[in-house]
Parts: sequence; C-alpha cells; structure tokens
Amino acid sequence: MKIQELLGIRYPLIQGGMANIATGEFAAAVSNAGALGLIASGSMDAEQLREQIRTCRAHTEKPFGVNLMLMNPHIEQLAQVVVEEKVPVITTGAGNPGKYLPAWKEAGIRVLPVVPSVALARRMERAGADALIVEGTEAGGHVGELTTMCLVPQVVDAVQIPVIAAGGIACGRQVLAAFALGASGVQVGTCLLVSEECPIHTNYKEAVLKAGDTDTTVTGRTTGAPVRILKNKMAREYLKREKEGATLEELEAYTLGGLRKAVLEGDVQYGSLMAGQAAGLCKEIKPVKQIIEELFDGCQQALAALQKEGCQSI
Ligand code: TUI
Repeated sequence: MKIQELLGIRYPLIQGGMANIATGEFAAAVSNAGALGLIASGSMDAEQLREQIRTCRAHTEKPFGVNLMLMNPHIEQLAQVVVEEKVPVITTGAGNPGKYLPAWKEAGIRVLPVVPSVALARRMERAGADALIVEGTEAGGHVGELTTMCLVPQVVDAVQIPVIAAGGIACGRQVLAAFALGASGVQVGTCLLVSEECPIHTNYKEAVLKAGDTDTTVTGRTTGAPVRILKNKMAREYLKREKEGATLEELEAYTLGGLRKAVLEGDVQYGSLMAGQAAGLCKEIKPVKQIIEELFDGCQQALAALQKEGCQSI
C-alpha cells in the first residue's frame, strides 16, 4: 500500500519528531500542507500531550501523529494517552516500542517505529509495525551509527512493509535518491526548523541558516546517548569533557535543559541546537507548505533531468 493511502496524506512526507519543538499547532501546519505533522512528546507529560493533541485537532482536519520518545520518563502514561485520544498515527524514537505495539494496533493506530538497524527493522515488522522510518546518522538529535545511503537499501531488502527514509534529507534531489534506494517516502526535520511556522527562537533558525556542511557534530557517542547538534561552545566543551572521560551523569548535568535554552531563549552558544547534516542545504526561511512543495517539485525536476540527459557516467 502506498504511504499516502496508509496515512491519508497527499505527499509521502512525515515530519521528524523534533522534541521540545513540534507543538500541536506546528504539527497542524505540516498536516495542512499535505504531509503528516507530528506532535513531539519528547519532554511532555501525559496532560501536556493531551492538551497538544486537542490543540492540533483545533487547527487541522487532516491526519496527524504523535512521536513518542521512548526515553521519556512518562512513556507509560503517554502510550496510554495516544490510545484514549484516538491519535491516528504514532512514530517512535530512541528505543524499541515492542511492548506497546499490541495495544496500539488493537486501538487501530498506524505505528511507524524509527529504526537505526536491519535487526530492529526485522523485529518491528514481526511485531506488527505498519511501516518503518529508517533513519541514518545524518539526522539531527538522537542518532544511530549507519548512514541513510547504506541503511535504507539494506532495510528495504530485509522487510516487506514500506520504508520511509530519514536523516540528511532537505532537497528534491535527495527525495529522488530516497526513492531510488527503495523508500516509499521521506521524513524531514532540519529543513522544517527554518519554516516560518516553526516555534523556535529566531537565533536558532539563524544558526541553522548559517551552518555549512561541517557545522554539526555528535556528542555522547561514548556514553550511549549520541546526539547530533550544531557546533557551538557547549558542544566543544562537551566533547572535550567526554574525551577526558567524564561520566554520563556529569555530562548530562552539563547539558541539562540545553535544548530548551536553544529553543526558548535562543542561546546559540550554550544551548543544544539539534540539527542534521542537511543544515548546510537550508538557506532561507519559508512557509512549511512551500518547503514541502519544493521538495517534491525538486524531486520531479531531478528525475526529468536524469531522463532527459541520461546519466552520462553510467
Ligand atoms: O529519536 C530520535 N531523535 C531524537 S529523540 C530526541 S530527545 C532526546 N534528547 C536528549 C537526549 C536524547 C534524546 C532528540 N532526537 N530519532 C529516532 C532514532 N531512534 N534515532 C535512533 C533511534 C533508535 C536507537 C536505538 C531507535 C531504536 C533503538 O533501539 C535500541 C534497541 O533497544 O534495540
């Protein structure tokens, strides 16, 4: 089944989780643009999520989803709220959602886990996932080890259910490449950070716009909590302390509240500016609808150019 039919959307595009950023209102803007918007429940408790789901419904008639970050301390209650509120789609991140899947499927929810490996992809297919979001290490935020280019075709070969490619995608040529790798759609986050509707501080948006190809780094690779962020004073100090052997607790204390600092206060030196490697492709603030339309127009143009000129190097 096409991903558009599975999710009831026009474009085969899902918004990334974007913890602390994607509110109900933002998710509604993405859904109204014809893609699948997601409320990111990363740091919410059950009542906050319920409120955001209702806000989202007040702003759109279109399907939307909730991203559940499995490291959230309130995850048990959040897993229940999405059932009570009859959320149509769930995506998960930062863990294995296997234990919740039977209840979500029973409630008729479409479940799309984010997977960083073939092994977890196989397990999620067996557990009843409707599709998989296969995320490469180019993504922003919590990341796995493998690249989108290598991981997507390996998962496509290993499972029967649709695959959504994620991690590093911010232009039409990459959307076409994702389809060439066997994906049925894409998930994007970083290019939506620089949308007019994205409720982050202007300084955060400006930092993404200014970023070039080498301006992200991954903190926490040695502590088991790898997170891709834009390089800044905090990132450099974190990496220095990590190299010196600081414990996970010490490092977490150092970055505590870092994402909020970036999102709400616009602290671009000491905040945690989560963004993917595709930041270097994001050059302008635009409405969500335009960003999404340009991704698919760009994909069509890139395909037409290939068909017209042939791929001369093959
Ligand atoms: O989840 C994400 N990205 C995120 S979550 C987040 S909130 C956060 N903030 C601070 C520290 C940590 C998290 C910010 N960005 N992406 C999806 C994703 N999931 N990437 C990798 C994974 C993943 C990793 C391991 C999924 C499953 C997994 O399973 C391990 C296992 O149990 O088999």
